[in-house]
Amino acid sequence: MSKSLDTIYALSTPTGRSAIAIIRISGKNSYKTLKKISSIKKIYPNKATLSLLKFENKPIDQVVINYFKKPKSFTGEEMVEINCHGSLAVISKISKTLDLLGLRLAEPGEFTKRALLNNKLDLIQTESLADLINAETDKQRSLAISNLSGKLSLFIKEINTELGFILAKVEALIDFSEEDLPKNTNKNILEQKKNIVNKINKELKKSKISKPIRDGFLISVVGKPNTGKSSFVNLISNKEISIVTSLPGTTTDNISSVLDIDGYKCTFIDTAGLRKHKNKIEEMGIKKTKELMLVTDLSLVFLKKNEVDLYRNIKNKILIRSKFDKRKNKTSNKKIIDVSSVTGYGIKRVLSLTKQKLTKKQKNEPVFSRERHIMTMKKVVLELKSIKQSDSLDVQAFKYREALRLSMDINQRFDIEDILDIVFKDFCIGK
Ligand SMILES: Nc1nc2c(ncn2[C@@H]2O[C@H](COP(=O)(O)OP(=O)(O)OP(=O)(O)O)[C@@H](O)[C@H]2O)c(=O)[nH]1
Ligand SMILES: [Mg+2]
Repeated sequence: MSKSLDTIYALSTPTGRSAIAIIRISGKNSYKTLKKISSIKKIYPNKATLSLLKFENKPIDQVVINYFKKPKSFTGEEMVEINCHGSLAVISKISKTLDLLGLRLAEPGEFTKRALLNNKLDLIQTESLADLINAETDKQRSLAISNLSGKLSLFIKEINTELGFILAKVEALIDFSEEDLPKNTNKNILEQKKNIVNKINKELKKSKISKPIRDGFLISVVGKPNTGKSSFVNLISNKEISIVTSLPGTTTDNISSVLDIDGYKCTFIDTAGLRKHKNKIEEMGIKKTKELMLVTDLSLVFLKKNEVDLYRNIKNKILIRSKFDKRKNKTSNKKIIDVSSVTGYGIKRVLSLTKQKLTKKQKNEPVFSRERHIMTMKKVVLELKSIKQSDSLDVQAFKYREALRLSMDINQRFDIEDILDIVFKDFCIGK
């Protein structure tokens, strides 16, 4: 029997003791199974009902059940949700009973996969759902929910419709002579194509911002040894993540700490101090620091004194001088922020400047956030850009068709097993 015909169940809430747990059931035997174990004879859809669950005349738990009739359910199949008491014993007893009644434990993401296959969600919404479940910060949540509500799907639909129109016009030009068609049809086509390219490019530009929202920003904490990098990272993390000593060269490996700054996920990476290395381990650490600075979105540069020039090649940076509690005067250079990891002086300013530097261009809500969307749309743009007025109409039609095929790929519901595997690895069981 095909796996997708099985009736499946899973605990949809985290394992462990809790007041309430939810067990979800989906598939054609959902309702039948519920009837076998519920004390209620007539169960109405979309109505929360208090019921005693029992098996072989022995009570299991008092629960609230929700029955969703096909196709009006999350998966599009017959579905049941059991809100039971959240003890390990209750969950385990209900699970065993469902096993005995022929149900199968769902695989990770299987409920959502069924929703996708039953056209309840499109592929983009499925990805957004994974992002929503995994969202750690408010910005990530907001980006995911806007795409779950169909913002990106709508954008792609518009592009596909416009490409479809152009393709139809090119094919009309092939079939009819230009005199039979409205004036300037060919010229108009190229103009419309240009508009589409601009529209996509505008969104691709914005995606430079949205991708970090989804994946978070990377911030390297660099500078000479003993300048207070690790003490700073420990202070903002509120725990001892890095070892701090008065010996220069204490940190030899990159150590990261994740912070939520006003809804933005920021990963700070404490690094080995930059200096002429004293041993092999330190040499490797310094090499790692230099490599890291190439990929981070921002560097917090800790200064010993005024060695600003050393770091002039770093593009996005904040200059910091720590140990302010031990100094009498403020640093004269206005660009350098004085901080102290002992008193906390200046720390708030560094964090708010960090957010400002990372998010300064962020005015419009972005649409693309995943590498898959960005790569696909880049390919569409390349294909469209390769179309020249001098190309024969047949060649033009071929290229428009190819661009349309690529763009449709983003939200394809069929032939997508490869993509599904990638998407569903982000899911947990019970979703
Ligand atoms: N008074 C004072 N001492 C500090 C402050 N920050 C760091 N220190 C001290 O300075 C020394 C070095 O601090 P770390 O945080 O380990 O410096 P680091 O830049 O990580 O050093 P390396 O890992 O060796 O590159 C330690 O003895 C800390 O206690 C500060 O704000 N005020
Ligand atoms: Mg250190």
